[in-house]
Amino acid sequence: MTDCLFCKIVSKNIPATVVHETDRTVAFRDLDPQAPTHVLVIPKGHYENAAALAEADDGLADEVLKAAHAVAVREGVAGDGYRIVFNTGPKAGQTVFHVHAHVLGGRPMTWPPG
Ligand code: D5M
Repeated sequence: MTDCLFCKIVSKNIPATVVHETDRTVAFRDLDPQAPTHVLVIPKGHYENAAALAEADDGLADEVLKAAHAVAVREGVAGDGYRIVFNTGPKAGQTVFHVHAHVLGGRPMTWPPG
């Protein structure tokens, strides 16, 4: 998608700090980190949100989840606990409409989220 911010990160037209990459996923540091570890994991292909990714039903959602866990291990937050968040739709706070898993860790977290 030509005017999608995260597609431009995939195509390297916008710089990002990439921390993990597979054939079909890429993970990079969030520009506005909300925790000591805050990484976004995306499929390289364009899906608007987690619902569209789930409906694609080709194993890609599984790959994104596995990549998120790999990031948590690599960042050293897997042992203490970390959070994976998919904001799905504007009411849930989604602002970039290319599905992304937020991987957050490195500090205590509260529930429920705001
Ligand atoms: O989360 C969208 C997230 O995307 C938000 O935490 C900021 C982040 N963001 C926006 N632009 C960039 C770039 N260029 N690099 C890295 N991170 C970025 P949402 O769940 O849609 O609200």
